[in-house]
Amino acid sequence: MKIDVLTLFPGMFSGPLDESIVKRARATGLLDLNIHNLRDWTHDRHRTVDDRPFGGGPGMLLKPEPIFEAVESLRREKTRVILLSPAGRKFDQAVARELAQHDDLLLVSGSYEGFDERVREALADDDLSIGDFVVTNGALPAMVIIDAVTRLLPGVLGDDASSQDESFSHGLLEYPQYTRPAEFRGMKVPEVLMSGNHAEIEKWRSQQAKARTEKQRPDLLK
Ligand code: 4GS
Repeated sequence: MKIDVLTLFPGMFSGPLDESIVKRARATGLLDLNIHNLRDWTHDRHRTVDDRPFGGGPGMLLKPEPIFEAVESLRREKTRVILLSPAGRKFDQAVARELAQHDDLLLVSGSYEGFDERVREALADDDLSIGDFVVTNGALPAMVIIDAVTRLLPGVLGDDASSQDESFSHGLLEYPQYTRPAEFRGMKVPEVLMSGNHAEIEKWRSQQAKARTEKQRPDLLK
């Protein structure tokens, strides 16, 4: 998969994507990731990317010209162009699976108060939000999406099963897990897990997953 990112803060992307599983996916060529500075598509001396909103109001907007030029120069025939903003549809594991099916993504990070609406109308195939909160710019949301999508690409995780048997794969939260020691600071591992009775263990895990989901995320059960 090829992922291009358009951002005002390319420096933010060094670090998180140079470690661990994403690092290996890049090294083995399963992920071809390229970070681009939106200011490279400005033409004025100050490399201006923002302007005031018509009609007034606080803050600045990303002006359309640099984004149009950048997207038009970076996108190819099959590229999916995705804006990141709190106004987008909510990113979740199902959306991650959907994005992992594409060969070519272009993530456009939001900054300031957001995009000129014509960017959304004319350029975007999709508009995604990583959640109902506000971060200072779209770099972290872009990295969250890159990370979640990369680990779903075939061949990226050593054990393909490990991306299946996890929270959200069954629509429930994960059941509680324990490792050694069997007793730690007076806290004991539930007997059933050490019983060797696999049917009973399955039953316990399923009950626990359901109870935890009811308590923490009742919305998932609706
Ligand atoms: C998100 C979010 C976000 C909104 C960017 C205010 C700077 C900021 N982007 N999911 N301007 N949540 N963007 O908070 O994607």
